[in-house]
Amino acid sequence: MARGRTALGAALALALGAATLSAQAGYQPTPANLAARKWFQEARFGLFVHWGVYSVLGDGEWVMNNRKIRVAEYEKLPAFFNPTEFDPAQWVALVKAAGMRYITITSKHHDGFAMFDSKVSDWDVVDRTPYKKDVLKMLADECHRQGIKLFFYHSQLDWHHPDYYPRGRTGRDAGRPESGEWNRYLDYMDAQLKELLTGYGEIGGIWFDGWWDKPEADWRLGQTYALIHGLQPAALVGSNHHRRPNPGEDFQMFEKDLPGKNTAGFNDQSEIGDLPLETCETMNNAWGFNLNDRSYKSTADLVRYLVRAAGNDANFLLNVGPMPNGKIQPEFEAHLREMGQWLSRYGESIYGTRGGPVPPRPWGVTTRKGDTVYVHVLDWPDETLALPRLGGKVATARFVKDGGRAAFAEDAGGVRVTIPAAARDEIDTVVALTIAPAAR
Ligand code: FHN
Repeated sequence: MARGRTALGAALALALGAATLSAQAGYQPTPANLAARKWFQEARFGLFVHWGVYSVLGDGEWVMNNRKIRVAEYEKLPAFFNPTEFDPAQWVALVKAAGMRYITITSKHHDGFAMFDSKVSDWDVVDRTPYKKDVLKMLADECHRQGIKLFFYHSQLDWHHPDYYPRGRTGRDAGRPESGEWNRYLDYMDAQLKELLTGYGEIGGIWFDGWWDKPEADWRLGQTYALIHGLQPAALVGSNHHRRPNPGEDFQMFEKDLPGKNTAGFNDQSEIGDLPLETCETMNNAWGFNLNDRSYKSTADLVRYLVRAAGNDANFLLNVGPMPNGKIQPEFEAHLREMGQWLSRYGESIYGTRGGPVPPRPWGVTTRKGDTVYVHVLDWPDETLALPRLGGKVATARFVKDGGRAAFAEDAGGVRVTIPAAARDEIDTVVALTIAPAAR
């Protein structure tokens, strides 16, 4: 929905302009950063992990705000967080079995609780829980061992820190004093980021969230982004601000929607930029562990989302909210393994591809790798599918399912591919077309 240009809107636009300018002006990504972006685009599928002390209550990661729990009471929660069943080797093995190439895990969510051993605060997993272990370090070591990249989701918004002041739209019932020093909070955030970028080996990137809580504030984005790129030039910076990317950001994410869509209401102001893209989605309705959420999406739906994301030239970051005992719930695990099985056959049409020559359509999408165009037929009842010309003459056509030859006809108007009922796949019928280079 287009927004009216009200006086408030104009003031906001002015403030946003200032905020944008304060991002990393003149940022030139290093060759290592550009290589990391390429890797990211080729990876196409990652695991999002929302894990924190809130999992103890089994009511999602917003429970502190939603139930108006004050800091003094919320601080009792870490004593119940004892993930004795946490096995990072199992998590990473599951990620690999699912065909995922990276993990993005919450280093700190909006409750401000650090899931790592922070030295600038004791509001962290080592100092406050009976478990006393740095779960991020354990996971980082295992990721490095098994060749999976690790990104940190870091909430800029903080419902716990007293210096997160003036308050934003949320976290107003936490019972904090009505005072605080904004720049001191930003120093604290930078100090924690420095810890994450110096103590956990090579990091894939930082996935920021929460800017939207105070869009009018000076977040010192330039300083923070420069700090990250200074410490690890290849680390990709992205921010879930639901806008066009700022200078200093290396990828752009979309929440619960494909790029350009706005069914979930987050993207009314987002505009697709020219950076690598990613979209994130939940397996039921919750990000953090929710005991009572049974609205699981089917494996077929999740695979189709991955396919549509790839056809939109975007990665798919699929979320799990592990339980307080450290286990990923069996329903999630089953879906992940099934997705991995699908990818073991159809992965060639996803990994290393870019969005294809035909823009996403209601019937499906196309992806492309070199001279091969993959046609993903998701919802087309007829035997013949008509495509526009694909930038060269089609030389061969095969069904990825079993390598069988696909019949096609081509003329000046385009290509018609025949998809007989027997060749169809319940989830996604993938036809690989090789394109001969256009005659000069
Ligand atoms: O408020 C968060 C939410 O808890 C979750 O982390 C999602 C993930 O994209 N992002 C925020 C809302 O934009």
